[in-house]
Amino acid sequence: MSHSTLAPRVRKRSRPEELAGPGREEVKFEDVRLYLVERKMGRSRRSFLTQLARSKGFIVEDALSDKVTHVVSENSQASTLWAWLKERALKNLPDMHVLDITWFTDSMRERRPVAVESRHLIEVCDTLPMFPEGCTPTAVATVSQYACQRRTTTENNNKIFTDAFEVLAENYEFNELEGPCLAFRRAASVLKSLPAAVRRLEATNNLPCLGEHAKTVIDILQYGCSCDVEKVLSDERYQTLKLFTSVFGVGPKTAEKWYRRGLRSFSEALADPSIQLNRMQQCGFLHYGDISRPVSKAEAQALTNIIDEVIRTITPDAVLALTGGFRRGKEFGHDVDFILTTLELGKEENLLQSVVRKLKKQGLLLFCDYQVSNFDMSKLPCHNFEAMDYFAKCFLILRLEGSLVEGGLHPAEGDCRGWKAVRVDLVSPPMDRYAFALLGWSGSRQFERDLRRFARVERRMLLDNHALYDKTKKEFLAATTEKDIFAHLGVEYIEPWQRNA
Ligand code: DCT
Ligand code: MG
Repeated sequence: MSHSTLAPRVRKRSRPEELAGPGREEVKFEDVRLYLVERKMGRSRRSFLTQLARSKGFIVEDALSDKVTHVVSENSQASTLWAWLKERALKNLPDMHVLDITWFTDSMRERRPVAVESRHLIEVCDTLPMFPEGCTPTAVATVSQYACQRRTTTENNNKIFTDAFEVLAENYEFNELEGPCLAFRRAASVLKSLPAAVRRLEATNNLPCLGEHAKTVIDILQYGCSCDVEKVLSDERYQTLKLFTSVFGVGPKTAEKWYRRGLRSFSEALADPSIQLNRMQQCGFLHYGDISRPVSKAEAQALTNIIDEVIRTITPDAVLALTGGFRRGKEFGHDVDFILTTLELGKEENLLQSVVRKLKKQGLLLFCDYQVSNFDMSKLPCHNFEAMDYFAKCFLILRLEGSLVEGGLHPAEGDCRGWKAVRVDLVSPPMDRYAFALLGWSGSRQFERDLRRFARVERRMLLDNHALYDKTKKEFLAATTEKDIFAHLGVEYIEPWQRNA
């Protein structure tokens, strides 16, 4: 029995035909009538499982009567359950299958009522298997609670869990509950680093950050989805905030404001006379079709070539580095991030503006939000770690010609225009800050968060995109490469492609 066949996966958005309200599903198995025992299972879980079964064509009775053919119970003591059933004065009890949840789980997975086997039956002896048979726990070595001490490639063996955790984290983020949000992100990050898929809850026993999320893990192991996640995905507020924040320039605060005004769709937001879109949001809507789709590695490479050519015409000592997700080896990203500077200290000051001017001249600039540098070494160390750094930067939307992209634009279909709008971020630190900026902008966000937390908690040091400060020695520690920074922190060097925490 393999978990790779588990379905359905976590859905990004609620699909009305699945998990719909009662009475709308097509019945596929006329001869089987289920009754789920609420005792021990709990009301909300029972209702979740009921909807799940109905969405797969099973009949689930709300009341226990002689019509029922299969009684399913979870975690009940056999003797207590049987006593309760006998009290119901059912004529057909001797013909009913009284089953533990594994029969239900197997049936959901197979999308049909599976044959009743003796292992499914609830008899007087009551040791209920928690998980389907045939699954061995993943061997787990000691895993650090810090993402910066784990090696996490782009291969995620536990996407089914991490997608679910991400939905829950995001929902907490929308509700400004930072603690639980971070807890889910940490748990997801731990699972991303594992060399194999988790197949039994026991496999998570020795993992940090996962204990409190066992319920979600159990649900997903058994049903391929989690009751809590389904609830969030079908929540109107979540759906609306998710939609609005998908627009470039619309953050959670603006999304919330629009939601409170009763707006639920783009057309409503665009038609509302009281809403004044800023320039960024206008461009966000204008290019929504393009920039809401992922950017491919080949597109990122084409943009690297364009920007490299531009800076060569400005100064021969320019330095260009691709950072962000593409430096970590990702195939797709939501934008392309670059660091741009000059070998000669101070010469980088006008670099970004020159680059932007040239891009504009070439007709490639669709949007530019330029932020001047307010970097000042005397203001460091900075204690606000989640804040943006002080370097000069710009948030751009560029026009990318399909002919410049090896293999063409992504997605290929619907690409009759021959070009695509792409989000690009450029940041320009002075050369003596290069290693810190590169490390910070390479991400992932979770990797950076934990690197900073590790520095603070374990080393009494403050790390950000500008510098590393040793609080014990009361001095800044110099670094010209990322390896220098890892060495100062006493953390084994982690390659960029292993930082996908
Ligand atoms: N970053 C930062 N400070 C911020 C925001 C981001 O130092 N306030 C860093 C962390 C990751 C890096 O910049 C790039 O950010 P994103 O583009 O958002 O992340 P990504 O990993 O490149 O993801 P994607 O592939 O979706 O672009
Ligand atoms: Mg990026």
